[in-house]
Amino acid sequence: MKFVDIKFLLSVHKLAQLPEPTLPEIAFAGRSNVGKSSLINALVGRKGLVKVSGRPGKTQGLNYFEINNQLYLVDLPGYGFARVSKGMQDGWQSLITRYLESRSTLTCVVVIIDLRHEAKPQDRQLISWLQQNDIPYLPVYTKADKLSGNARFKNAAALDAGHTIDPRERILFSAKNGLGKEELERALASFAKIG
Ligand SMILES: Nc1nc2c(ncn2[C@@H]2O[C@H](COP(=O)(O)OP(=O)(O)OP(=O)(O)O)[C@@H](O)[C@H]2O)c(=O)[nH]1
Ligand SMILES: [Mg+2]
Repeated sequence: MKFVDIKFLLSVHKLAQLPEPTLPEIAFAGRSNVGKSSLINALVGRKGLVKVSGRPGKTQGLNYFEINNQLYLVDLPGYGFARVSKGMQDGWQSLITRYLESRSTLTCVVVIIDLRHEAKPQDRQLISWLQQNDIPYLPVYTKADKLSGNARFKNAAALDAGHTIDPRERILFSAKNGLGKEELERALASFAKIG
């Protein structure tokens, strides 16, 4: 499935604002500045759709996008950003946790990890938590364009080992050159059970 017909729906700051759970949805999680919003833009082929920034903490609230009247994509605020106040971090954390635990139509959480970095405890925590809660997830290693072939391979293997991820179940991605885009489209359509 091509993610072509896309529109911004709303930004959710409390659970009561969530849209009716009528469509399957996929959420995008990861550390601040890892490239969640860029990945969504690349996926839908619309550079400016989701706001992207070199400064971490750009995305606030749960941003809903509707695709082909078939699916919701949900861009989540990043975690692990020290400059956002503790109270605000806790607030987001609690909103995101309650959302992930309770959303009946959530079919997959895409866990986005920077391919250049070593396995980080916060990503490990998120993955363990998703496993414990039986929430399906898909690891995506992004910013692959920033590494050469050999380093790409080595870093991906180190992340697989650090997070106990089966290499057949994760995707190498680049928002910059489109690497992994078709694989991601196929995987997401399959999670959401749409053609
Ligand atoms: N080279 C390269 N840069 C990328 C890629 N993905 C994201 N970036 C850059 O990384 C920075 C952060 O990207 P965002 O998409 O805003 O990251 P985010 O995870 O949404 O950040 P928050 O909303 O702050 O949590 C921007 O400067 C992007 O241009 C990629 O695949 N390759
Ligand atoms: Mg963002």
